[in-house]
Amino acid sequence: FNQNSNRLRIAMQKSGRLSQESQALLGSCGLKINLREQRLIAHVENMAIDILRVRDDDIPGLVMDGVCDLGIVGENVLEEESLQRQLDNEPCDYAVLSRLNFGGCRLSIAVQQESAYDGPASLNGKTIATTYPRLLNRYLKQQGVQARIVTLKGSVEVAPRAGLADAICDLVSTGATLEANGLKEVEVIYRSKAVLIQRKDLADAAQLKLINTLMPRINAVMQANE
Ligand code: PRT
Ligand code: ZN
Repeated sequence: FNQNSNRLRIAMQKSGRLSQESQALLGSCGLKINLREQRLIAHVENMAIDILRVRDDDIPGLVMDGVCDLGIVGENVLEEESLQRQLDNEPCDYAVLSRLNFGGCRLSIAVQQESAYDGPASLNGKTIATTYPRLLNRYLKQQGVQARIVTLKGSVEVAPRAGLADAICDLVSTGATLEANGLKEVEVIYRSKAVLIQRKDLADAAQLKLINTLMPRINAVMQANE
């Protein structure tokens, strides 16, 4: 992996909810990708592009730090990282090239089915478990709610039953996970889709030209799928 090569570097999720559709999108744009299962980097055979396959959580930082030129990631992960970096005074610039038509979900607050809920003020003094503390904190501030945030990287939906929290703030798509855990959705605090982002200071003429070639193809694929 040569830092100085002028091949365009695109970061995408290695395995998870976004990986298949990210791969399919790039494939539809004409990229011939030779993905060998365990490889971090895949070279595109017919264009000056390398694909980096990483955890979705790493994608915003790779782009904001200029290590990758483009990235495909959920807005939920992007916005959370962005808020955290602003707080830490770390680089957090990027440009959104396209909002994609997959990876749709919402970040919602849920409480136990039997608990009384009467608007955000009901959360005052409560403990809320989430993987998205910065997005949740922003929402609570906007609502003037004082609650304690517990950050969990996984198994958020079991926190209330385990006695770790009164409520959760987690991603929802069908609602089946909430239901299976005896929870009800009470507030949607953020709506997310996958986005294609670019690092802000990209200046290489060949790379910019390549992006200009790719964008109409990406937009055409998005429109065809509508
Ligand atoms: O390993 P890596 O860190 O890369 O992956 P990950 O496990 O962190 O993420 P992954 O693959 O689960 O999700 C990647 C992205 O997909 C998320 O950041 C969202 O942008 C998007 N996405 C879309 C979702 C969902 N829908 C979704 N339903 N991410 C997670 N979920 C989970 C949710 O957390 C809950 O556990 O699915 C469950 C709820 O689903 P329903 O259908 O039961 O409501
Ligand atoms: Zn992740």
